[in-house]
Order: sequence, then C-alpha cells, then structure tokens
Amino acid sequence: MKSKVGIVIFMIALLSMSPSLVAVHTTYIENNDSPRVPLDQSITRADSYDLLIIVPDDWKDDIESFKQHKEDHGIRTLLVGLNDIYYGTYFAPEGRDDAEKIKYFIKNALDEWTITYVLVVGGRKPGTTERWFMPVRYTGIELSGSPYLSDLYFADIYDSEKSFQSWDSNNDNIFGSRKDEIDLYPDVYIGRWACRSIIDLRSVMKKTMGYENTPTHSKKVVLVGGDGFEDDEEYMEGEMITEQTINCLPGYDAVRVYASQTDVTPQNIRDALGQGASFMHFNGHCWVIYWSIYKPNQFETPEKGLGIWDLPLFSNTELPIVVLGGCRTAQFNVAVFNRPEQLEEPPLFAKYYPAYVDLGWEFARKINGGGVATIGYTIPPMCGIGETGDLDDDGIDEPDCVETGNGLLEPTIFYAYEGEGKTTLGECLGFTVSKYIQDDLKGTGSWRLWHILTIYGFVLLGDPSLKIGGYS
Ligand SMILES: [Ca+2]
Ligand SMILES: [Ca+2]
Ligand SMILES: [Ca+2]
Ligand SMILES: [Ca+2]
Repeated sequence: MKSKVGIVIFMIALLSMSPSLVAVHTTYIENNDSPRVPLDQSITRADSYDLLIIVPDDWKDDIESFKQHKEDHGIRTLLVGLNDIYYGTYFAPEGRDDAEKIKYFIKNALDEWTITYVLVVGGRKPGTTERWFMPVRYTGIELSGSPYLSDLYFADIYDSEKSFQSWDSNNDNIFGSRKDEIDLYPDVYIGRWACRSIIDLRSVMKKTMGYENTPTHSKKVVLVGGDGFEDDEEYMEGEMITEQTINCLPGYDAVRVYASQTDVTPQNIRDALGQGASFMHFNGHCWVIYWSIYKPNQFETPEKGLGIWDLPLFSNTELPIVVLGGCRTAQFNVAVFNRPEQLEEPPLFAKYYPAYVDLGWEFARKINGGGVATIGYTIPPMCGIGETGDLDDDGIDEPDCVETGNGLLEPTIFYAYEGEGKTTLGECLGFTVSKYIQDDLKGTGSWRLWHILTIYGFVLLGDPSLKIGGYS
C-alpha cells in the first residue's frame, strides 16, 4: 500500500470559488430545429483520415491552408465545421449538449475513418458572459466547488470493452464526477487551439506551419525551476522535476534558470532561450497568467518569474515546445476580471492585471517568438512534497516530488519522445497520460480524486499532430 501522507495539493486556498462560474457548465445549441442538411456525398465511409479538425464555421475558410499543409506532409486531414456536427452532414447528431455532440462525432469519426488526431479549434469568446467558439466540458469532480475543464473528455471515447464512454455513467448530467465510471485512457490524441479571435488562429497556424516546414531542432532545452514548497528535506522541487527532463533527453544541452543559482527573472529566462530551443520546461507555481518559484527556503517573496505581460519581449526564431508546470498554467477559460484563482491570493500585480489569456496559450498564440505549443494544466495538479516512501513503486526511493503527480507527468512527455520514439506531440501526451493511469493510479486511496483531476486537466494547447522537430 502506498503511503501518500506527504502529498499535498499544489496550490493553496481552494476553499471557495467564484459562484458565477458554477452555473455555466453546459451550453446548448441554439438552432436545434433547423433543417438538417443531407449527408455529404463526397465522403464515403470507406475513406480514412489521420487528423480531424473541428472548427467554428466562420473560421473554416481561414484554416484551409493549414489543412493543405498537413496534406502536403501526408497527414490525411478532414476539416469539419460545428454545424456539420450539429446538423448531421456526416453522421446523425447525438448528444445532450454541444460538448457531447462533439464527443459522439469524434467516436463516429474514430469508428468510420480511423482517425488518430483531433484538433479542436476555439477558445472562450470575448466578454464577461462565458461563451465559447468551441464547446468545452466542465467536470463535476467535487474537490473545491469549482468546475474544472477537461479536454481528455473528448479523447477518452471507449472503455476497455469498446463501449462508448459518456463520462456520465449514472446519467445525472454531471460529467466525470466521483460517481461516474470512467476508463480515462485516451483513444485519440487531442489538442486545442484555444483561439479567442481570428488573429489567434492565423498566428498559431503560421507558427505551426513554419515550425514543421523549417526543421531547426537545436537539441537545446531550457529548464526553469526553484524551490516549490517548504519541506523538512529542503528539496528544490522545481529543479528536481525539471532535471528529470534533461535525464530523459540524452545528447541535449540544458540551459538552466534555477533559483538556487540565479534570479528567475523574465530577462534571465529570455536570455536562456536566446534565439530559441527545442523545448522549455518550467516547474513552479502559477496563477493562470503569472508563473513563479522561490529561492531556496525563501517563501515570503516569489521570484519575478514570468507573466503574460513579459511575453511581448520574446522574439526567438526557433519555437520551443513548452511544458509549463504549475497550477492552472493552461486554464483557457480565464475571464479578464472574474477568475477563480483570485481567491488563491496571487501576488497583487497578478491579481489585478487584466487576464485576457492564460500564460500557456499566450506562449502558443503570440505573434513572433514564444512557443509552438504548450502542455500545461487547466487545474491545480498534484505534487509530492518531502519524503514518505517509494510512491511510484519502482523499487527506487526518490524525493516524492519526482514520484507522483506533476513530477511524473511532465518529464514523461520528453521520455515519450526520446525514449519511446513517439514523433508527434499528441502521441507524447497520450503516452504520458496512459502510462500514468496504468502505473500510478492504482489504489491511490483518498488521493485518487486528485490524481484523476490532474489527469483531467493535463492539456495540450497545440496541434496534436505536430511533428516534433519538424519535417526534415
Ligand atoms: Ca478510453
Ligand atoms: Ca522544498
Ligand atoms: Ca520510486
Ligand atoms: Ca519517495
């Protein structure tokens, strides 16, 4: 039996969340009674595709060049507008709400066209009322009263018996709660471009195509960390976790921005990145728009870290894949002034700075520089603190921070690429999540829900078919 005594949750006061967010889980389509268009005759059931792109109808024309780019690289791609799903262009629509209709469509696409990747395009619409370009699923896991976004919902299509997974096995219209039986294993590789405008879409298309067409895989990795938590062992959690990453990348050059060695400032992070890198891995604390970490045993004041306000100064030409470890680093539902993390007492400037976008998406979408895709969290992930035993049961007792939760998930992304030979970012995420479910989700006792939440919220804001390093 594993001991989980030392595990605490990554972030702080999860006690009360913004009540205004609770009422907005479910969106229903507005034009249910519109006539269905006939089944598309040009696509037959015998066709197969690698990549399914689901996009708001108004953006369909804009994304054509990206579809062509994928086709040029041998990725058979089908572009589907939301109305194609809602009004049954390919399959009779099923589902209680928009998100479930999307999920059924993905199931049908998997059954009929054997798709491998799904890119959902669209984030939150501007405005104080929560509306979406692309549906999302909030899960009903009861840990803080706040609903959590999960894109894994759209990827876990079947259970082990190949039956459809609604994530609402008890039919109470609450998805992914502790009462629901869920397989969790992803059956397709999913990523989201959380675009809030057509400008976002054009930027991320351009960056992704440029990345794949001009392979400049420098084999440089930038690691950013420091001291995460006060613990008896005085472990430097953020550094220990990011060191696992370089251990997974033999032959790579690491450039470290560690609080034990230097100031973790925007300038130092930018200097470390220079003209670019293959990968960046941060591990620390985050308040949706602002990431930071502490100097050893100095928990009063966080380092300057990195906020969305710092990213305009990044002008690197090689675009890294960014793994952004910390709470809510990719919480893509953020509203400008109404955001639940404000109750978690971020530093004042991060509390009152207008949060027009989360830090993870800002990396991916920013025009010129930044990253090509971000893997982060829509939730506060689990983290091991101190030393309470061999939490991952591998026979080697290491600091708990690298044996559970985020300390296992984040480095495994890189292991999947170099150690397992996965070539696309979606495969790396899928491998990582599946490995965690298989190896680390067995009998995790009272912490089980936190493990599951961490899995729910580990998200790719990027193209899941992204060829790591580009096409040479
Ligand atoms: Ca599954
Ligand atoms: Ca520590
Ligand atoms: Ca171990
Ligand atoms: Ca341990």
